Amino acid sequence: MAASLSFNCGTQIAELKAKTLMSSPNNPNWGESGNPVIPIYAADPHTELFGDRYYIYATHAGMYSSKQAFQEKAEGESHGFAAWSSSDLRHWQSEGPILRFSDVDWAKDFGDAWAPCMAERNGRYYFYFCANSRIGVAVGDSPIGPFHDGLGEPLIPFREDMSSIDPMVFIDDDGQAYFYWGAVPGAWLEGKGIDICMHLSVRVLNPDMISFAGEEIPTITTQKSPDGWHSLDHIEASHVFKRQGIYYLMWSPGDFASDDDTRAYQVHYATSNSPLGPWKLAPNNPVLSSRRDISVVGPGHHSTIQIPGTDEWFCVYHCHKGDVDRRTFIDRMTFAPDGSIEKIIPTLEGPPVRHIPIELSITEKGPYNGTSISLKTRLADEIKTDVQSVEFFSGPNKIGESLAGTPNFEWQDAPSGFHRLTARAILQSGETVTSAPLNIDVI
Ligand code: FUB
Repeated sequence: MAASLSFNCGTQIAELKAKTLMSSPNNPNWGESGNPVIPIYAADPHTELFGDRYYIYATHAGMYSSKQAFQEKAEGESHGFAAWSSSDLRHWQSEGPILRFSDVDWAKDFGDAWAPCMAERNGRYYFYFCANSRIGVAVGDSPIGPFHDGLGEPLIPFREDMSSIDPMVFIDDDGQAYFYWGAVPGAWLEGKGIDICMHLSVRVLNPDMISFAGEEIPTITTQKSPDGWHSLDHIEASHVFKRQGIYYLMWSPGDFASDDDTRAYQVHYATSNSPLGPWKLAPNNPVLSSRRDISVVGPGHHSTIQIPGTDEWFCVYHCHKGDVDRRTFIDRMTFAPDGSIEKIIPTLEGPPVRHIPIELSITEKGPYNGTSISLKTRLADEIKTDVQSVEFFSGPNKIGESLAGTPNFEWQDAPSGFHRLTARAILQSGETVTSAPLNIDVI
């Protein structure tokens, strides 16, 4: 029989407090370097690479030293989000708070600052965040803000038939942006006769990234099982990416707070030839699950990162030691020749050092008129004297080239439409290094 989930928040919090006290986050099994990569409470990590730095945005990340501190500080304090950044994927520094609910009119009195995600377009940064089962979007000019509320109201309002949490934005190669969200409804649905147990939805975003085109498309739903909430149908934390023409939808089934492996968080995935599905469940789920010998329990709510110009991928996820004091881990994600995701193995070593030695930027904000767009690159000292030339691309198409001494490029008469721009430096040895992409619209 399926285990049922408890949504009695008061009891759950009391239990969590007791467990947190019993199990210290300084467990000797978790070392000073490697995993976890952030030394304090950071759940639901969303990772992005912007320029030559990696960023992590997470549930309460950087705001509280531990789950226990968060629970004790919560009352009367403004909730919000901090960011962390890294130049090498392995060593992370706090960027401090980037958004506080006290600065968001409609969220002033809210808690549950959960599971954010970030997207970049036309030099602006769009920060999607949860606040009490609503999703807002804040806009900033840099990956660490300052951010201001983009709409003056939630992008996704509170609703009774699903939990409006866990936003995920995926921008396809043609510039179409998709917004995924949703999870199992909370305790407020108990006894109200609403049968939908899990509900993941998707909507198409306009290029402004703060409004929708078209109606909601529910992509996956499951029904409440006769014996209550079926833990393995409890699906949330969606994450979408594309590799070699295949779309991957990943998510976390189970109970994020459980340390019982029959119902604890895991990561599953499905594939499709469209970002709107239909999705084919992978035969090798779960691809990420607990690893008890190193005290990794309930790994999930992850994101992925690809090192530009390579097929090297990493999974950024949270896990705990049975105490729900969730911490952020980064481990390798590899693919079999048929495109299936191989088992992701949690480690304490964590990720290797991966610098991004070339940064592409455009000073002006878009959308651009296309007459002339100034693309600039910055080369790291380690490759500067070694670079022969720098090539510039829109998607797979080369749009220009420059010599190493002047690694910039003036793009004249850029065609209208969406462009995913990258720069690639060619070294004396023939090796190449590729920048993080920039998403731009030319009108
Ligand atoms: O951290 C708060 C919630 O826990 C997230 O929104 C869920 O996905 C789960 O990880």
